[in-house]
Order: sequence, then structure tokens, then C-alpha cells
Amino acid sequence: MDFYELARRCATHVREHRDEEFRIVSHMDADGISSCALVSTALDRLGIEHDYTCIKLNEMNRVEPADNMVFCDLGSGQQDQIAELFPDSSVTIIDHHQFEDSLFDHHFNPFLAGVDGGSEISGSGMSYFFARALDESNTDLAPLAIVGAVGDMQALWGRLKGMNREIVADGISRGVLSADPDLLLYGRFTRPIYKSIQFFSDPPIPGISGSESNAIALLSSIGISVREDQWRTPSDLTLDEKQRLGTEIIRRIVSELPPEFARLAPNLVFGETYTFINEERYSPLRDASEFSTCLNAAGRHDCPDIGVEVAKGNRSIYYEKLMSLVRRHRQQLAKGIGLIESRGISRLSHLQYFDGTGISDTLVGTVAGLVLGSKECDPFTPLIGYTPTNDHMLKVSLRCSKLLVGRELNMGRILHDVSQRYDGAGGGHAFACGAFIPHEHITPFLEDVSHAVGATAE
Ligand SMILES: [Mn+2]
Repeated sequence: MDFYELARRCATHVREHRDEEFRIVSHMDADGISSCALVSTALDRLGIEHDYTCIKLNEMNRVEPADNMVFCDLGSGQQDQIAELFPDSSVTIIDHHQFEDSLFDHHFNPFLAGVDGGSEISGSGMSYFFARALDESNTDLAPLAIVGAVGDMQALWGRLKGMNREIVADGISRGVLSADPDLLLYGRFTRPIYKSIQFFSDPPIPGISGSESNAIALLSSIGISVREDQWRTPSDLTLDEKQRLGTEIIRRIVSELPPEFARLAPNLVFGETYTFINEERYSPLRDASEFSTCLNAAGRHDCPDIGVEVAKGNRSIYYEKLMSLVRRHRQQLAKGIGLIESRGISRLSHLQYFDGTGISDTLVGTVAGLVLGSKECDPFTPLIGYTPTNDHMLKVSLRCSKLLVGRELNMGRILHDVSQRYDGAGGGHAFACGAFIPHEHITPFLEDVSHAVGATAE
């Protein structure tokens, strides 16, 4: 089935019901929040009355039915449940996840059109194409689709691909975004350049990652000043300075990298960055990746609606609230890291892990990612953190270097397979994934994961 035709069908369906009430149901992560904001804005512009709710995947049974329901960034894999819970609603599904059978007539999913929803288009990308089918002039919403794609890690090797490229092109010609060859440093508009280098950790820069003074020394050794009137951010660097800095970072990384990784390392240093031109000069919302982190923080702290409102362009009070959630997020992560530093990291032959009891199950994965970049860890061995959930299971979160993915390691698949053996469930991305398993199985579970990693390394 043609991709655009699928979008048109859903759009026509929604237009036909425009005088009725609508409810948007979306996922609680950055992609889901962006999706929700996109669809909600498109409905607003048509004068369609609606409300919205962003949920966790296991919360579908808490959603109240409405005459018309639009599910985004979820639903394709929950069609049986949706049919059962909302028998009297007219249902539209806009999603990018894999599914078995399509039960609904108004189902917009890339896999129906032979497009890979894992790497080429996100939930918010699908929502964008739906919004564009509703009204061609909705191309000004392209930045939200890019936020979701980046949040769903679709720029894994430094650059968006597939259908995402069409959105980038739309955004550029509409004058709302720019896509530029750049250094892949986090905090392009908000951090002093030396901080961005200090926190660069995949792969680590020998002697530099984790050390503020060495990061400053690196910059001065290649003649880049860290301060003018105020601290310079990565975005303040000239193209020539960026090239010099990137080349030096790669040189240092490669000097201590196992040779099989050396070929891939430049793709984690140089890539493409996405700038939202209409956002203020030093706002975190100006960069796709930081915007997505802000929305993520809103979701993880149970305030997805604040993220949706900011993404819809409602700034002032919502922006202030979002920034305070981001600050709370950072504080809790720092507390989590401190906890793990005092507790220490344990090791198996091909896995490292920590007991994250005391860290919330929505944050343990992010903490694992940050701890993996610290001196306590081997950067090229996957790291697991686990913590109890409210329903008496253990949440297991795993992070590993993207360079391992380049060597054909898919941790999402490994966690999926191993968790099934222990009455659990899991999956996710190749380098960032998780599982839920019963407490009593944690020790053999970790041993099996370690064993599975060892098996792929041989
Ligand atoms: Mn998604």
C-alpha cells in the first residue's frame, strides 16, 4: 500500500468526523509527546475539539473511550486490546512499531508501505505525514517530527535517514529548520564548549572525558578560546574551529581504541545537527536533541502534558514548568550516580552491572548511560542497572557503546530472548534497552546475558 495514500485515508476519515469529539492517546516518551503535540496542533487548526492523554504502554485500560480516538506512537501492537476496550469508538492508529495483523481500516504504519519504522521514521514522523495530509500548510510542524525521530534514536550514526529525510527537506524549504554538518556535541546552545567535551563519553576521549581541566587544556592546545564575552558554546565555534577540534578528538580516541572500532569512531564525532531556527538563540529548544531531552524529562516525571504544551508552542508558564522538571531530572540523575559510585559496579565476564535500588525505574536506564561513561566502568562492556518496580518486579536497563552495535551486537534482541526464559519481557534498541523480570531470577538472568554477549563477541 502506498505510504501517502495511507496518510490520506486517515486524514479524510478524521475530516469526515470533524464535528464530533476526539481524544488523542499517545506514548509518554519524547517521540510520543511530540506526536501528540503534532496531531493536537493539526486538529486545533481545523477547529476540531479534542483532548489528549499520554500514557505508558501498560496503561491502555485507564483510557476513557471517546467517539473518535486517534492513537499515536502506540496502538499498532495493541490492536486487540484497543478493539476490546473501545468497541464503540471510531479508531485511527498512527504508529511506527512492528505488528502482526492490521485490524483497523484507518491504520497508518510504515511497515504497511514497506518502510522500516525502526530506523527510517518515528511516531512523530508518521504524525507529521498525517498532519500534512490534513493540510499541506502543516509543514511548519516539521521540527516536532525531528524531535521525535532524534528521541527515538533514529540518528544513530549521526544522521537521519529514510522518510525522515523528506521531513528535514520540508522543514528546510519552509524555513523552520536547518540541518548542518557538525560536531555531535551535546548542549550546542546551552553548555560551555569545555563542558560538552568533558561529558562526551561514547567513545571516551582518553584523558579528557570526565575531566574539566583536561577538556579546557585540550581546547587551548589547539588554539580555541573557551571564553569571549561569556563562555562559548559549541554553536559559537567557527567551521574551521569545529574541524580542528573534531579531528583532534578523533585522533585521541583512535589512538587507544581497539582497531575493529577505529573505522566507526568518526561517525560518533562528526554528523548532522538539527537546528530550529525560530527558537531563541541560546534556548535548549533550538537543538533537536536537547528539545527531546526536555520532553523526555517531562514524561519521566509524570508531567507529559507540560511537554505537549511546550511542543505546541505554548511557552511562558509551561516553559518555566518544563525547565523546572529538567532541573529536577538532573538532580535525581546526579543523586542516582552518587548512589552507584558508593555502591560500586559488579562484573561478570562480558557484562557489568549495579543494583540501582533507590533509583526510580524510569531513571535507572539514564543513570546507567551516565555511569557507563565514568571511570568506574569499562566503556566497551555493556552495563546493566536494575531496580524494583511498584508491581514487585525488577526493571532491568542496559546501555552499551554504539561502537558495539557496529560490531553486530544487538542488546535489545538479547534482552528480549533472555527475559523470556525467566518469565519476563524485554526489548528495545540495540544499545539502549530494558526488561522486566521477577526478583528471584536476577542472578541467572545476568549470567545468561553475559554469556550471550560473549557468544556474539567470538
Ligand atoms: Mn516512537
